[in-house]
Amino acid sequence: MPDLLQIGGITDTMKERLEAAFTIHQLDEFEPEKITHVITNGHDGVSPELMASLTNLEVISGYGVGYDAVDAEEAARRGIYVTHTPNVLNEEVATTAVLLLLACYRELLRDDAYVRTGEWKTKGNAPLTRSADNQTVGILGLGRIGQAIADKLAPWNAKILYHSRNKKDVSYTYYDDLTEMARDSDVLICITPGGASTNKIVNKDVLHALGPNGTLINVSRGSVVDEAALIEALQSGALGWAGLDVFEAEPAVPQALRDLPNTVLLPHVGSATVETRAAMGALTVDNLLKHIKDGSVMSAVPECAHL
Ligand code: NAP
Ligand code: 8YV
Repeated sequence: MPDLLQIGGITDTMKERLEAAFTIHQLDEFEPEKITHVITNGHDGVSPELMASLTNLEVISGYGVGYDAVDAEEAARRGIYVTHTPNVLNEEVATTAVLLLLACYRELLRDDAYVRTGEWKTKGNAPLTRSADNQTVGILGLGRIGQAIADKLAPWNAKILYHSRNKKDVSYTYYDDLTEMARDSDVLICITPGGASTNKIVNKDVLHALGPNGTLINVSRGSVVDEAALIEALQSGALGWAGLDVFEAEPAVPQALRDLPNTVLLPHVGSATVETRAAMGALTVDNLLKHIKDGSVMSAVPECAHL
């Protein structure tokens, strides 16, 4: 059986299917030259040093759609397939973005605490919140998940703006300048890939343009937002609210962010439901099994699509 290196956790179903076809190795016990296949995830990826040491590597199968933790160009140069799990998680991650948006607008955490602490009884009715209806929502990265977010916001009668490198064939308003889009938005939702081209593109100027009544939602990667500038903007009131699923140095989240009352924080659970992780897990394993069967894969990342 071919030798598979496992990086990060997998479900029991994934393990069962993989054990029937591969000898599975963990990071603390493997011979680099024996490994032909790797299973990893969006967070751990494969370090450049590890990839260089795996001289007979043929496939890196990622349990997630984002692959910024793998050097896909270098893999393609070496003829190694990198695969990921597009589409099967679109709806779940979009739901997470909408969940964060609604929690910020309707002060879900504050009002939940208002009931639990007994303040409702001692102080009377909770302060009013803001309506999430009829808002102008700027989507940074109108790809597979960005479009699912736009679709899910339709019942709230959202006006959709978007920024990406290329204008799409859609009816929403395109902005080639992110700061200008933030200025015209009530909410900015980040859902681009991570990596060098998006590193800290949501900077101080963008956050200040979004403004004191503005809400930032980040379900992309922590690297997309300048976290120090975000903390400063939320503390000073230059930015109103932030709903965050991802952070710069996960799982470490700055104490300053955790102390702020105008944030809703999630531990990178955008796709983390039983149903969606089952679909992602199935595709992650299918990519590996297809490769040992006929040398091809199901869902290569664009850099490796020509292999
Ligand atoms: P996708 O279909 O490839 O969409 C990505 C979008 O970002 C495209 O519209 C792309 O458009 C745009 N984009 C890429 N580089 C950009 C740049 N430098 N500046 C502005 N826009 C840029 O990807 P997807 O499937 O929607 O997934 C998007 C990302 O979501 C993943 O890569 C991952 O990082 C994140 N994600 C997070 C979670 C979570 O648990 N929180 C779960 C799944 C995915 P152009 O190329 O035309 O610019
Ligand atoms: C996963 C993600 O949590 O798909 C992605 O890009 O960020 C998430 O769905 C991540 O891949 C870890 O498995």
